[in-house]
Amino acid sequence: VKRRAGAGAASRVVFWPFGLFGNPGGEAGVLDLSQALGASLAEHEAEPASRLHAVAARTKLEMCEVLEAEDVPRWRRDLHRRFARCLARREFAVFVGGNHLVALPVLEAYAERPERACVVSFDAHLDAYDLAAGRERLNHGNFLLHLARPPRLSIVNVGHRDLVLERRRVRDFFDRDYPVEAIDARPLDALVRELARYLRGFDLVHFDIDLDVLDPSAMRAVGTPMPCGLAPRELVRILDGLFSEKTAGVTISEYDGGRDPDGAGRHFVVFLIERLLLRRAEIAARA
Ligand SMILES: [Mn+2]
Repeated sequence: VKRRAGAGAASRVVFWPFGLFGNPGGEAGVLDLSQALGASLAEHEAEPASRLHAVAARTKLEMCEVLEAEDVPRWRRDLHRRFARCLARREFAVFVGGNHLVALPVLEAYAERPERACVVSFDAHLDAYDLAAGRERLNHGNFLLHLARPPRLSIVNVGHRDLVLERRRVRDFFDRDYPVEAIDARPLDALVRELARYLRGFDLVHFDIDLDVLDPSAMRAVGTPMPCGLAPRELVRILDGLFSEKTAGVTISEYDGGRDPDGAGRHFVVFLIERLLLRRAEIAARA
């Protein structure tokens, strides 16, 4: 199955302000991000000379309702349905969640597609923690244990510094993983080429960005910061190198506005989303 974006295909950014079961600050963080992105896109839409002028006009922003813990089965179905609809319409989907749980229903939507899909997961952590303290209950650090993953759905981690998941268990959840030491071991372009080669075997590609993949010096505003992360420019270079007409969607999670006193983290996330929307529009226009 070949996926081609139609010329000027529209994009949708869905905000899911949920921070329970990990990163309670994520709820307010998503509201901050939605306001900041909405204001920025409105400025670009009002400015015909902006590269983002047409993109802003063709991007829909959507806010999910704030949910309580008991609504979890409902949000899982709701997000799944929203994302599956974007995939079916070939609408470029950016889902912004309070915590990394936003990725679970999105991965479930890929799991039921007939295409071969690869999720490139940028995350400091390998979210398949089977810890004695948190085994039963779904949370933002163990959701991969709750995913029924068919063989045609691949997950690759980039940028982890994980100290928890035992090495012998990593391949149960990830087809490949590139911890920061593997990224540092050679020029970044070589890694991007290797990943791009791997992605040729898939019809759909998804970028799952847990913002804690970044170094805390660049992104303090996350629920579970980890030292020695990627620089923002490294993340942007990898995304640029892997972005193609197969890129179907993006998830972004764990922004905590309460830990972002000067707004630098929010500024980066808005920049990142706008850059992804622009890249998608440019690729769609060439197709
Ligand atoms: Mn993480």
